[in-house]
Amino acid sequence: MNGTTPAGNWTARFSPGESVRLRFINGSAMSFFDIRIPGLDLTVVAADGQDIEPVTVEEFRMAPGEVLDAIVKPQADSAYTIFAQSMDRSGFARGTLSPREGLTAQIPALDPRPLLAMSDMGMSMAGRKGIAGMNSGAMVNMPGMAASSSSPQVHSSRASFGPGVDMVVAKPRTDLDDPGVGLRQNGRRVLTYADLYTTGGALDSRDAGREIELHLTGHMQRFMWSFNGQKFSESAPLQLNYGERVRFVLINDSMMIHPIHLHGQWSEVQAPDGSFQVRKHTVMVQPAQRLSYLVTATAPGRWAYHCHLTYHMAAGMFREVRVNS
Ligand SMILES: [Cu+2]
Repeated sequence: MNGTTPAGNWTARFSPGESVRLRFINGSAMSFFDIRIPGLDLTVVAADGQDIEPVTVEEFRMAPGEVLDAIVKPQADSAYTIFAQSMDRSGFARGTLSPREGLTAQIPALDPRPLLAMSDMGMSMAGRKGIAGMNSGAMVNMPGMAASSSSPQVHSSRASFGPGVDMVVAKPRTDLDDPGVGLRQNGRRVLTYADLYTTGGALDSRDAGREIELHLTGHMQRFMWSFNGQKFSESAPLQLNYGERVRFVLINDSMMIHPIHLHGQWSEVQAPDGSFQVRKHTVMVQPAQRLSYLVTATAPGRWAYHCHLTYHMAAGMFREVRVNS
């Protein structure tokens, strides 16, 4: 945390009763962090630097590249632990809010390591009851799995994306209110994208003039990552015309979360019903999820468009976006 190890215990001071605004920036290369401050509510007031309608939670997940501002009001004359466990539960970052020098609070135990299963791609409907994320019945098409050849819902065959793609989702889910693997039903109020609503709504009231669909594709064993089965070195730039409004539709055909970052202009995420939800620069797309956002091409030039997981970006989950003036 701020360059300090958990043992070093980065500490910030507060006076009991005051409001403290904390800006969380996930500056890591590959780690999703699940963040909470036991004993304090977190009132989230901004996402990626853009004000949102305040929402109070106990915990939130952040992908690399994401930014969240939260207000806390520590009342007691005691210390609080800022606890940020990595999504794979292999470790944690930690700091302390303290009214005085030298105080520390208890450090929570790591939660159990969540295991990704085919159920996270919708392969098994059993055991998914009550989990909002998969009630829409996402289906996956994967070689060697019985459901693949019998599924009537395939809209895009694996073969069309080539040998660098090991699975595609046949019927993606569109919900935004799933806290994600390892955070579901953990007894805490966990933030989801459905909770984020940017103050004032969209920057541009127009609907999109056209749509660009991109599958987030990969091959887990070969560690190949791409858009539409095409890595950066094989791809042509995506061309936007200055001033136009475009809908980007992202469909995650992999079992990993990909935080997708378009540089230069905002990504205005749509709710499942198509209405405006939240304005961000980096947007997490969960396994088997279909998510869309509107972009107004406001900045002429050449822009990076990529997964914010460094190894995925380096492997080819990257495109150039060109805004032509
Ligand atoms: Cu990725």
